[in-house]
Amino acid sequence: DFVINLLKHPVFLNDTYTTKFIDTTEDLFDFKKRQDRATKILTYLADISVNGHPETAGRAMPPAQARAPVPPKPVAAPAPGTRQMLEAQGAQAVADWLAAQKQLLITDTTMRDGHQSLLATRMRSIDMIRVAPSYAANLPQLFSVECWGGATFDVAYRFLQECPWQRLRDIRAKMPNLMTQMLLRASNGVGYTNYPDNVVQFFVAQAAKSGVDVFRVFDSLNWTENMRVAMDAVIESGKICEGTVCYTGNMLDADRSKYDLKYYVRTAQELKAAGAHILGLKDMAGLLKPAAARILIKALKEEVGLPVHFHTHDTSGMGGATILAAAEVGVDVVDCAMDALSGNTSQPTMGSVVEALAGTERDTGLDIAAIRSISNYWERVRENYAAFESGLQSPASEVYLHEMPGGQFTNLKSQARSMGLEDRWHEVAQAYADVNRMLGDIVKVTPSSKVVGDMALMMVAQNLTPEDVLDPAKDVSFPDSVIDMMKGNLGQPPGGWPEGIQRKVLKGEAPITDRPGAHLPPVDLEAERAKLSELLDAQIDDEDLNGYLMYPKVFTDYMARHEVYGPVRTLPTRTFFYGMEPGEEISVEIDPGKTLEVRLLTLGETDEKGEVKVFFELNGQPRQVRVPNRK
Ligand code: BTN
Ligand code: 3PY
Ligand code: ZN
Repeated sequence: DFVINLLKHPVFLNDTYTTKFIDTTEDLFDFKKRQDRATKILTYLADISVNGHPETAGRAMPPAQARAPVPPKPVAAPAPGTRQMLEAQGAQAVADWLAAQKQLLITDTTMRDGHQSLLATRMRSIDMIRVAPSYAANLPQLFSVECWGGATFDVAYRFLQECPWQRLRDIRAKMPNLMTQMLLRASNGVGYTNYPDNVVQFFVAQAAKSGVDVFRVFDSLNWTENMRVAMDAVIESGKICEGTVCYTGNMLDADRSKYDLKYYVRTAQELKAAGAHILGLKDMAGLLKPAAARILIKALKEEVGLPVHFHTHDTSGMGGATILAAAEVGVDVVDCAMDALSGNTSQPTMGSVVEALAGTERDTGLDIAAIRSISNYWERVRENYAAFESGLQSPASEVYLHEMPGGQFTNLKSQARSMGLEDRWHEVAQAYADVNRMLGDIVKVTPSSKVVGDMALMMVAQNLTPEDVLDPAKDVSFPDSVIDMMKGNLGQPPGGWPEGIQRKVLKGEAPITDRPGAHLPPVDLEAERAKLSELLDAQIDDEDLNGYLMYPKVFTDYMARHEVYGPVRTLPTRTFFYGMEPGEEISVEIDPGKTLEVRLLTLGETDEKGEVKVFFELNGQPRQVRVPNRK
């Protein structure tokens, strides 16, 4: 290593060194730091080829004959789209245009909720960026492309070894005519807890700068009071604020009157008063039935007066019917996923909605052939993520029992699997419904849904009934997330928390009833930046600082791995998850125009130190890398 560093050193190469060079040039001894990106990538490839990827171990493999996904050719230069309207005329003009025009507009969710709901959020940036030009050229009439936020932010750092900000910038650049859209959990940012107000403001400003055009802002208890900081920050950025009410329960069930038509209209009016440009109606579990949709959306349009953007999930198999019912009563925009990543816990099928409305007065104007060819691309992409499929084989009416959000379903199922409870999944579903009832019937969406899920898993694992949990005489150790929610740290549900369970969980401690953000002092951003810069011995820009503020440990772990493995986001997905076979060759574009041709020659024997030497050819030159054998 020393010799390589020496031979590559610019001072050495320039022939300007003296005998003191080795003594005065400390970075010659800094082996890790001085490894170039190609060596880092080879280290990753060697490691995965020897040890496998921990995330895919023991899971289904992609089909042996899977072929590389090829994005459809752009048919023309991207025609001006909603993005140009936003840039030229501003957020209110887009909302006004939306309300005035007749077509049913469509948001494509494939790059966010689609894979969050079907593939545990594991889709990598490269698979999105490659097809973005086809969206821009072939589907310029889309309202927006949801491609950021929700669970994708932390999964990118945590499991995919990618920077979510870079994903956003890259997609934005390749799709210059379409609005990008993100899901923002209001004061919970893209995390699971309430952040200080200035952290939320800093995050929104950065997301707008890095490329988000439409912010769907929701609160996990529909508490509008707790949405203002995020909504104000979006409005301030000049981007579109989609103030969102979450749908839960069953609006037509007279026995469950907490969430009735009046409740939704009142909440929507609060969002309008808070400055929403568009009203989001977020049916995160897919519970809104066609008959209720007709009544609800008609009332929202008439009584609130904002354009309505409807989001649902097809978990019951009824999502498409609800979209058509919404279209009948004048919904302005609906969310769909590209066919190959639609259905079940994902969004309803875009091609089918487009076909159903073709030739009607709500014709979407989208080119069905373009949808099919982009969907064919996603079909190939999906094969590489076989390890993350949920195993769900069909739609199921059980969703009306448990009310789990589609975006949580696959995640909770894998949590259950890791606790050895997979065989008891239907008990988990029942417990989830029981917990909801014990908590007074709440909106269940990140992060409140995670709290309900934690509690349901705990009850099944410990064989506890709702009576056990509520019994004041029985000692129950509640999950931390439940304690936190009962303290008021996620905010207030309509009517407050049920007293019995709250008292039992808090053991006499007093909860807060006002905004959690009011109790959190502002973070000193520059002090945090300086601390992080010192820790990582690197310059910290605003994107990195935002990553750190949302997820301190996830971010620093990501940075530490980045130091060793380099820009692994540029690897093909199959290679990223499974490594290479001897004789296999791949191309990796680590910078625009800078491509590495990598061939794996052979894997050596494991030596006495437990290390394996892996032999490559890099751009025709032999290279060796040593990695630990962890098997
Ligand atoms: C502008 O007016 O500033 C740019 C043109 C916007 C065209 C919009 S994009 C979505 C909708 N579908 C179309 O075919 N045209 C409009
Ligand atoms: C998220 O917050 O990630 C969601 O998808 C909620 O539906
Ligand atoms: Zn969703």
